[in-house]
Amino acid sequence: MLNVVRKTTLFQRRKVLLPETSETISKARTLRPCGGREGQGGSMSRIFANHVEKAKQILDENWMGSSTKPAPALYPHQWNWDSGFIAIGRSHYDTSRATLEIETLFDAQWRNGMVPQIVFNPDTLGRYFPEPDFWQTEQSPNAPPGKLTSGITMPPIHAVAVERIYRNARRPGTVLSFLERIYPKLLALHDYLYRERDPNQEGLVYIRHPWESGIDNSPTWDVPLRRIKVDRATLPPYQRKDLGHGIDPKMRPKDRDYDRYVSLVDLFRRCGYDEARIRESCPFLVQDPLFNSVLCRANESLAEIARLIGESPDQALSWVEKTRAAIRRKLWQPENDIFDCYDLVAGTPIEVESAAGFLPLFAGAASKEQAKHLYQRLDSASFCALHQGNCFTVPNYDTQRDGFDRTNYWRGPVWININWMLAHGLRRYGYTLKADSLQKDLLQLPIRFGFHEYFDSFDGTGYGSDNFGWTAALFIDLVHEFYETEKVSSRIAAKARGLFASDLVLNSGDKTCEVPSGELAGALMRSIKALRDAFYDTSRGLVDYHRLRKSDEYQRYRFLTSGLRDFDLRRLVGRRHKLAFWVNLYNTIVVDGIVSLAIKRSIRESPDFFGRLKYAIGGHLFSADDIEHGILRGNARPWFHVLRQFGPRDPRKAWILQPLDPRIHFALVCGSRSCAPIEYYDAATIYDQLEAAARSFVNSSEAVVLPEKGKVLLSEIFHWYEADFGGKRGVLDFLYDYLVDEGARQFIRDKAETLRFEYIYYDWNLNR
Ligand code: 9WN
Repeated sequence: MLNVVRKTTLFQRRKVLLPETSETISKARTLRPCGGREGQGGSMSRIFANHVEKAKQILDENWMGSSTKPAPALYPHQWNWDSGFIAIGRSHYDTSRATLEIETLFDAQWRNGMVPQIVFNPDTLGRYFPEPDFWQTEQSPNAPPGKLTSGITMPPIHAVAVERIYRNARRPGTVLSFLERIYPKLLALHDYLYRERDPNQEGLVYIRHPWESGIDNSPTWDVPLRRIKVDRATLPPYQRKDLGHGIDPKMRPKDRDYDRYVSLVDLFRRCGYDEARIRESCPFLVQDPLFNSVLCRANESLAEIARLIGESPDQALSWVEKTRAAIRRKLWQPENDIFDCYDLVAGTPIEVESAAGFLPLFAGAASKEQAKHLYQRLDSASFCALHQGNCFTVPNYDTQRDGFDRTNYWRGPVWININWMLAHGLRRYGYTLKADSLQKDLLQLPIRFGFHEYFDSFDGTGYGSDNFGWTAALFIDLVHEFYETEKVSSRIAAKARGLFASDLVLNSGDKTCEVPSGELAGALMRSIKALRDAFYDTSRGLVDYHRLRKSDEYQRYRFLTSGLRDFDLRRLVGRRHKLAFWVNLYNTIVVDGIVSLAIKRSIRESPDFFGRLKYAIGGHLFSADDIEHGILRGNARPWFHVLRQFGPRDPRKAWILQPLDPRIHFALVCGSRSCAPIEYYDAATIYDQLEAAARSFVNSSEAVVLPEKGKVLLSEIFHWYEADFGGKRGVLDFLYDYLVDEGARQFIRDKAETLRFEYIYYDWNLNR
């Protein structure tokens, strides 16, 4: 991939890109465009619908008859928590496979209640290590007869999945018998964990192998693993099988990690899988915030399932309380603003922070105060802050630490399942903006880079296995959730419609500006520049609306706009001055409108925002649309209309600017995150500024060239205004002229005839 996101100031911005529609995804298959013109719902729903279909296809291809393997070749058996996440995805469209997935896993439940990390598929043995011959679980009286399993467990997400299956079923009543069958098994699993893995009855269970955490080679485990002195002479011989699938070994755990993984397994089998014996001699016993948060959250679901089938939720609820209190008390690290693991062997916390340390949010286990601190740590350069650019939320390890490795497995890349849980956790505590941004990253990663196992935290490249099960499944779930959120915002919009139904002339009123007409344009431009200097973050394209609203600079600007009512537009002389005047005025009417309408999250809260907001100028009304399509686009047809902006006899046609300069599209700011970054344009330098704006946009993540896929992903701006660039061919020429990456340019030159464009979702969230 040639042109993704670069670490230079010129290309600083990464935008979050999402579709616009208020339809649910099931309806989205009918591809109904959304009504509002602030988004082209039709084509965007199609992108979602296509990818949901692709995700389902992946799950079908990984289906083994009664459960789903996590990945086509790398993981050819059933995995414990993978099945939970996969069932969550399937619950939206295939209740029967979702239930079968969970039932198959629990059919291999051990007699003591443990649900194994892997249930081996007898038909695909020989392709993974370690397999039953190495685990030798038959030594344990607890191992399930007739089933081939490993001898450890994983984070128990299953009750959450089961509750989802019920909630998402078309006819939940029909799922009740499944709930009745699975409930005692879930209860037995949780009971096993509290009984066998919490020897001191603290409410915190331990894991005894990094594979039990699900985040195998997280830097957190380096500390306890160092304790294991591997003696090659006594280590049972073994051969790794995970490196033979075309995956770069540098993206997988090292041999020295495997030696330790293997020596732990060897210890377990030597102990006959007897928990008391293992506990006595195991060098790796860790109370992990990830595992315990998942368990705690699963207890909430278990209580819910109990209620649904008429059982008492008390046991599950008391576990919730106990584990929450223990996480809060024992795992919180106030100096680091995060939850840490506790090493039971050393009797100390492990102060190595990964994304797992935020997961108590998922379980509601963090106190409000802890959540505030967690949020500060999470929303920082360490884990990719909101609007930071050049990163995807949330990398699994602190990007500022030495051991951070953007390509290696659990030592840096972004994982969909962890972030899925984090997004839920953030929402639970009211950090909606951050939750939205996580959700958007999680949606765009598979769409842009494929359904990979994990993703580069800076440029999004997909690593590990392709066609990965939980990436596909949770994508389906996230799409559904996204459409649910959209339904809520459209309800807000509908409310707003009632409040603001008519035109809003922002510079009407009694105030009259005393600046002489000849000086007004200059004064207005200076005041716009003052707004820019004080309240715009031009590198990230953000506006501090909150401070701006109350400022003297904004009052001054408002005051000057009153002078526009009598302003004689003939006073604008020269193309540069006219361009600067209209571009700056457009950008500032948008800001003024957002402030005046008290827009909170998106200009879409106010229907027909760009058409209704107007300034009276020289006896005429000019909306933002009039300025953009009428004046600056040379009275072109807006993409959402059949007619040109100004009709044949419209007197405002006297002010249209021709010829149209397509670079204005990278200077006009629509108050949203996917539009160009806001700037002040100076008449003296405007051509250079437009040039820089175009270059920056084309080399940002709004234009991604993917030679290996034979396609180019482009901002919707190139779609809506294709004609302004001279059609598809013109867009290609434009890209060729502005791209700086030689490989990308060459690809465009060589493949111009066959190249396909795909359009990136437009994010209408406010640029605040
Ligand atoms: C060992 C299946 C599993 C995931 C884990 C992930 C990876 C296995 C491995 O794959 O672990 O369990 O061989 O590396 O770390 O979370 O469940 O997808």
